[in-house]
Amino acid sequence: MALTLPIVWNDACLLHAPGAEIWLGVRMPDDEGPERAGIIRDALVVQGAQLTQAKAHPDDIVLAVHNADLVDFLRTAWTAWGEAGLPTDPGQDLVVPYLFPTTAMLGAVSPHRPEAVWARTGYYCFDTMTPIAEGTWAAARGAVDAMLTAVDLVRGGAPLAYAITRPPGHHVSRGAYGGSCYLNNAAIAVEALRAAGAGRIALVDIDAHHGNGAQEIFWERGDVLTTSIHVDPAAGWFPHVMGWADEIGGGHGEHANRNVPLSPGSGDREWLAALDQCLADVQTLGAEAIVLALGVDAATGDPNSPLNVTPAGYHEAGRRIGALGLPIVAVQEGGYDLPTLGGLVAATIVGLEEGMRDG
Ligand code: SP5
Ligand code: ZN
Repeated sequence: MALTLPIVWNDACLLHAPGAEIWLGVRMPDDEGPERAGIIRDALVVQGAQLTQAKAHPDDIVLAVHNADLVDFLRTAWTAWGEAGLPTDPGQDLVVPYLFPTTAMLGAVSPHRPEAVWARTGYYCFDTMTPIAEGTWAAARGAVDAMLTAVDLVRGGAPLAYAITRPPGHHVSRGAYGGSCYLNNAAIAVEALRAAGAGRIALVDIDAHHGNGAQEIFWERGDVLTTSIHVDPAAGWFPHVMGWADEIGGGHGEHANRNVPLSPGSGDREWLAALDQCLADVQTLGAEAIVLALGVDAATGDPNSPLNVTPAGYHEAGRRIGALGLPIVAVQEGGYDLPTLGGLVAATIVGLEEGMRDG
């Protein structure tokens, strides 16, 4: 059966191409390159999917999720970096941080916003693996436009829409970016659906890494359930310092955040059982729509996680999520094994459509 859902595409998403990232001080090839988007698109088109071009959207929902100064930094950092002469002296053409204002450094003091752009970067970016290059802002903002176009399609009656968002977004908090992410596409989708009148929204994050961004953004929100299944950060995996099961939300948001960390080596059985825990919460909450943060880096062979989910596992996950019968906006997160990337995303999307159809 040919896929019937709209797939939202934006050429702007190809413009982020830093070509390198810094790990442990070593410059190495990046693993979140523009070729990922085309691979995913082609795999879905082969399944009969129709592409919808992204439409430009205003900044209001972006600014409901992220601090204005973070957004300003992302928009202007590349130019400021060049104006400061840093590509020539010391010879760094990518915007990368070097100083991180950690909680232990600061004690009771709130950090001042650094004046120098080379110090300001670490005020906003929490790792060295998320460089800003010339087209980064256009691509990140273009991914938001793709996602907001998918939201429009679902608001207009489509049961399911998927945006090929790249760069990904789920590690970005209200005020800080990292983890190969610049703007939190999935969190902005949640806020857009709320702004359009949906009562309660569930975010289901199946990327292999903890969705720390949405957890922070919606921590005290009782109207937004945030769930994440991911490789156990306590076993030494990114983002290392968050994603434990005892992080349940606070204030009005207490019990509206679910983390299910999984041991390295976990396969379909454990991963689908973790998903079931999250989907039970979705039903308990009475969510009116789902935002799916669709990372496929939990797959066997992915260089960025030790989980062992198969294409059949992704297909089954799609079926279970689709079978809830709720409208779904899906956005792309991680997934770095290029030979299998397209098939994994297609398996999930096919599963979503089957689940919706068969219940
Ligand atoms: C969206 C997403 O999946 N972000 C996760 C990024 C996790 N990156 C962790 C990198 C850890 C070091 N990898 C070294 C290999 C360098 N290519
Ligand atoms: Zn990931």
